Amino acid sequence: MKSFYLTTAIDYANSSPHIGHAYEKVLADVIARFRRLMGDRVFFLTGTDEHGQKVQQSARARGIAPQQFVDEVSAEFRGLCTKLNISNDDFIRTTEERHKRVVRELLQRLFDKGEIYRAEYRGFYSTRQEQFLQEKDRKPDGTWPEIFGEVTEIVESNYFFKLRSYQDWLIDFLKRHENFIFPSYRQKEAVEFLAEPINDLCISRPRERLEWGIPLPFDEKFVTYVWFDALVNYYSAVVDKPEFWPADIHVIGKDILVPHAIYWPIMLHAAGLPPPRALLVHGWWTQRGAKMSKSTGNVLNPLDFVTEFGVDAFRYFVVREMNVGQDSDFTREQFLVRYNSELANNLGNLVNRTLNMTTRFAGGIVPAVEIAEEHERELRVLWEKTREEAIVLCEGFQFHTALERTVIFITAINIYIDQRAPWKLAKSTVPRDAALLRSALGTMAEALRLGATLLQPVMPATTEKIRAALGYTPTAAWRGELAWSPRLNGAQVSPGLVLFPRPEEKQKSEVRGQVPE
Ligand code: ME8
Repeated sequence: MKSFYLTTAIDYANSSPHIGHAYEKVLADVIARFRRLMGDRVFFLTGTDEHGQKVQQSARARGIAPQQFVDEVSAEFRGLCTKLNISNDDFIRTTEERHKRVVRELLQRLFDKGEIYRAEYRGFYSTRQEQFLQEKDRKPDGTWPEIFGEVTEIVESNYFFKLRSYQDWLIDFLKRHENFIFPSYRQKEAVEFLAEPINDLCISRPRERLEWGIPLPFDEKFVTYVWFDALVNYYSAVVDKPEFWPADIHVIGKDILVPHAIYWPIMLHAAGLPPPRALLVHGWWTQRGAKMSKSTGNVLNPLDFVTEFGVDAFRYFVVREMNVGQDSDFTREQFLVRYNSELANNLGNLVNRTLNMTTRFAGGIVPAVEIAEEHERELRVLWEKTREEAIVLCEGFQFHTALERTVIFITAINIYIDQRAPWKLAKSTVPRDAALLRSALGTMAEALRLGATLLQPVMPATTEKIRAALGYTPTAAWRGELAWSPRLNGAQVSPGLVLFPRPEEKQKSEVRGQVPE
């Protein structure tokens, strides 16, 4: 069995989760579930990034100790994972002892190897924001924006990691591993970044300026720079599980490409550890084109959508809507369009038609298929094509297209039902029509079971509900479950199942099912 280790970025424990965080977890979860279904032994890690200036400031603003502050925020992120049905195997917090120990060991190892040195750091410092500024922070006229308050040039003694001496190694590594970063245009970006000489990385902060961090093992007057601490989480979580190193994929957003594509492989290589196999870099959720973030105030709470529409509808929407790598706009209007057209009216409707008709015309027992004509053959051919394409698409992280293909198949089942019109066949007294009716009912039930199986990585709870309503318990591995077969013959179905009630009609639809045939 192949081991497969994947991670998300660990979220800053300085504010509540938003759609961006929720998306990243769902995306990684879809990969984790897909790999498990494909037979891999998966280890899936997520967690929270709890040290650093921002956290210290946020805790101060609330007038509580940083540890209490991160305990609260981290619990919120953990709660988000539960509500989103994320199948993570571990949740790491950078304030945990198991992590701090590994960070200190790694730092000591690098220090002993001569990869870390002490030097003067000269820069412009904003006391109000408690941070060093960069040239790019200046206004076009050379002055500093108001938010920084008084800016002074200071010189500070710090520790530096010899990033630059590994620049050529990394350039060569990226050449040899063309598919290290997905999508490939992000790999290009990393290569371009390396076209100019890179600076060594300042990896310490004096404790008098920043208390909230991991003390350097070789100089306790300093704490570790938060990125040098945070990146190591991927390694510290599996330090006693060598079969899961190196990581197969780190799932991250595009704003943190440089730490993951530049610092992280070099840190590992310098410490004598193999770098990760791949980075999957997703885009941003925007609202009317602007990045959703706490500072811009346009943050949508993912849990509002989960409460209103259900976890699977939320998971479906974000995976269906975003082409992995590119940005996407998140609007309630677009959510409703997909919810109504693809979930309620298409899949939800199919489920109800299948259950209702099997109940009305076959006493709730799925009949065997006796006749397979053009309509049945076409549906089956489409299924074989859909299954093969969807798997290849999922392997290449093209989940949105895999879902699109699945929706086309679901639509085709609804069209098949219209063509066969079981309600007409049920009225006929011709014996062949009775056989056709049984065949149509058997075909639609099996097609629905297959479509639902293909949706499993994205909507695991929905797949289970559909299976249960079809009176079916899976018996084979996933690939086997995706084979068209007579396994539903004789199954006892439920009379109805409301999966995606229309928001405006929730009350009514709960009583009478979603859409009449
Ligand atoms: O960057 N759309 O934490 P974070 C999509 N602690 N993704 C978004 C997003 C948006 N609008 N906003 C944020 C950090 N993200 C560090 C990571 S890893 C060793 C340390 C993504 O809470 C972002 O790109 O700011 C990142 O991958 C993740 O959410 C956590 O962001």
